[in-house]
Amino acid sequence: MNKTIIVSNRLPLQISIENEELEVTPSVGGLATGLKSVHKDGNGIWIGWSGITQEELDPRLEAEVNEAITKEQCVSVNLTESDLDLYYYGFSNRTLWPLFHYFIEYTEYNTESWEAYKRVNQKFANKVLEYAEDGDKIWIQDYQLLLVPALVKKNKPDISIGFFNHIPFPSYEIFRTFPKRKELLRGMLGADLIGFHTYDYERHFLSSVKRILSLDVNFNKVTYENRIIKVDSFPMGIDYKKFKQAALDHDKMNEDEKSEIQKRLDQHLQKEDGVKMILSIDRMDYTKGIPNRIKAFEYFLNKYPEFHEKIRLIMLAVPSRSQVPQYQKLKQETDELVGRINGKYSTVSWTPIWYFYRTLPFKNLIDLYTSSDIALITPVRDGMNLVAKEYVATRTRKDGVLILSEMTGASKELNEALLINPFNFEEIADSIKQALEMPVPEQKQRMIALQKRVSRYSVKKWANEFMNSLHQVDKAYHIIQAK
Ligand code: ADQ
Repeated sequence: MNKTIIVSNRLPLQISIENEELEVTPSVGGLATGLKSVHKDGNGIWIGWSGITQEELDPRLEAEVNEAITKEQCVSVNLTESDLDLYYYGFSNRTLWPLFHYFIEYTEYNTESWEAYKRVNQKFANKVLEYAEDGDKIWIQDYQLLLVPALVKKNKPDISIGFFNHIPFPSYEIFRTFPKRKELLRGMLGADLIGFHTYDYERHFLSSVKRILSLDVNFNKVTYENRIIKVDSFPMGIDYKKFKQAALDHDKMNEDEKSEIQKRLDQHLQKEDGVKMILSIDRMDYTKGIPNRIKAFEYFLNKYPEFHEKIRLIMLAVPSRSQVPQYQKLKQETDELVGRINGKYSTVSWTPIWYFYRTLPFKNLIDLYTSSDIALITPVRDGMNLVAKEYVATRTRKDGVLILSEMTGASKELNEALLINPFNFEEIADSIKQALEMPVPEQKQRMIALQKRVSRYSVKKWANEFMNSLHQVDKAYHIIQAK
């Protein structure tokens, strides 16, 4: 029976070792949910890194890890600490991540991490080749594995390969600056179907293919090494039902079931002159426009003093890649900005910004989404941004306003949000005012339209549409071969 092999940097499992004991929990993240049907159908497998380096494993633990992940239909690619350092923290996060998000000045390039990236991509490809049989379909995920499609195709030309890029693809003018631009494009072109979140990323990719490799591009098809490769956009969604249901359950909670955060939020929301809550949630990443957001909020407080003591920005930043210097710098900048603004504007009864630097459990995320009047999402670049869609899904009463950066992939679908340029503080400040004063019927009108769209294009639909398209591409290939 033919199978689908999903390949991603990390397996959809959380594995921890405490006192030499192993604990394995399946991941509940969006990608894992979306791909579940594809993965668990028949004898599908998922290939990726377990999250534990070779150095952390003795033979007994390694056998236990392998046994545990096999039960979940997963296969592990072994990575050493040096692999992780150079391939993941190095080339993926210090080179490709900033390059693809238009931060050329952060893009470091060195031969050692490039060599490691090639070596580790080969490790992933070898694992795929070990398991792939004729008729199987391979779906490779994201920028850590750009070379894997070509490495697999070289050895198994008849297997159909899909690749999906979760981050933006930059414009040609940015991409052309990169020393290994040709190698990266050739790596991706090993796939038969290449997917992006938006039509713009698709266009940028095709333009680079045409101008850097001088290949024939006809509409969204590339001819390369006697193959036709299809490039298309598949905007990723969320597990809408899960977020909606969690919000409905949240509405029915009694006092005893409420979290500490919720009780604290309630105290403020129930005040006579109810403080309005503005929420932002993101990984602590320089692409998410966190300093811009805080500065725009300061601009708002300056321009509209009548809102002092009547609003609060709740900012949740999840620790991320803290080994990379730019992330440490961003954390420091954020701490200072929040401190300065709170120092300047706080009164005995009011702190304008509540700032959490931590990961919160799902239940608390729902507390925040459901208790906030406004979501303020201001990335300077973001492939999609699922937080915006999650906020929409949890608005059971259909009120609330989404303020969203036009630099996110999500903004292409979520037109009823208040769209802002994250570099224009005045526009953000005015949008906050507009959101605070927006009549409830208008909020509802916008939110209903947003919910309709976000619920229709769920993460499962995203996965199925990609797989259907890969199937079509595969069928077309076999028809051409037969001719
Ligand atoms: P990210 O950059 O991580 O994803 P995003 O799409 O917003 O960004 O997803 C973040 C996810 O983390 C959300 O599902 C959110 O609920 C969760 N999360 C946020 N804060 C949390 C917290 N404190 N505790 C627990 N969970 C939290 C990358 C790309 C995006 C693209 C996605 C999917 O950068 O552009 O949308 O992949 O393709």
